[in-house]
Amino acid sequence: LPIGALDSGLGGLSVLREIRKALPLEDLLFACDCGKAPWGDRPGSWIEDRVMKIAGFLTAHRVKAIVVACNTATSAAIDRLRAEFPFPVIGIEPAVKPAVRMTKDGVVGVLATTRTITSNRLESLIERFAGNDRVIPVACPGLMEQVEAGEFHTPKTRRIIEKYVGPLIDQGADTLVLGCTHYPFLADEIQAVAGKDVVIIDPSPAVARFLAQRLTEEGSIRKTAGASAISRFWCTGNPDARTETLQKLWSPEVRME
Ligand code: DGN
Repeated sequence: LPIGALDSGLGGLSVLREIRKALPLEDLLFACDCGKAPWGDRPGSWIEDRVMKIAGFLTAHRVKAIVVACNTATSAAIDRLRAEFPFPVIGIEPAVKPAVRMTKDGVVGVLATTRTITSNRLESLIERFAGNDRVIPVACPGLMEQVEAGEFHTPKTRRIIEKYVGPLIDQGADTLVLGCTHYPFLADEIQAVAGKDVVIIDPSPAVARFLAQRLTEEGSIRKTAGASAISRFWCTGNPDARTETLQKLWSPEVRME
């Protein structure tokens, strides 16, 4: 059976590409909610309902695991998903723990959506792992939209990044956590604004490794290649409008359904 992954928009592809690298034989299904994105400033109960609908769509295609490739959705809905489905449900959270391990100057910035920044989950991660270090959360409305629009290196994108990252650097941050799955596609712009010595942490390779470990434990990892591993992509809203960005982020051969 395939692995299903979901996000509000195309950002989850940053997680999916790590899954593709770690598990090259697996079939991958990706479903996102471009018609209703962004989710980051919506109420938690609204996000939970959308996530359950999209997860239901993926399970109707029969999947052996679901990856919630969205920090916002993980904080809003992971408990309900795990209660509802019998297979592994893997989420993604801001990598506060590894960042605190990496920082030399004791100042860490977390970039994420408003929903993730104000979530109890982030608060408890900071409480558990920050110790004597300073962890500064910054909500970045407007940033995921630049990825959705395929604007990775435009002046507008640079200005938005400067607005959020500049003050963190001024406060002495030497480590930045990408707490939204859209942001890895902006990592080089973020690095350019932050400066080359700042460490940028993307948790998606760790998510892919954890998924591989869970599938191994379940005995459901695919060991032999079929004809060739497939990847399929669905979105709400107008799929044709999303195909161009999908092709930039994944491969020119795929299209949005
Ligand atoms: N990519 C999502 C995340 O990781 O939080 C959220 C994007 C959004 O809907 N704002």
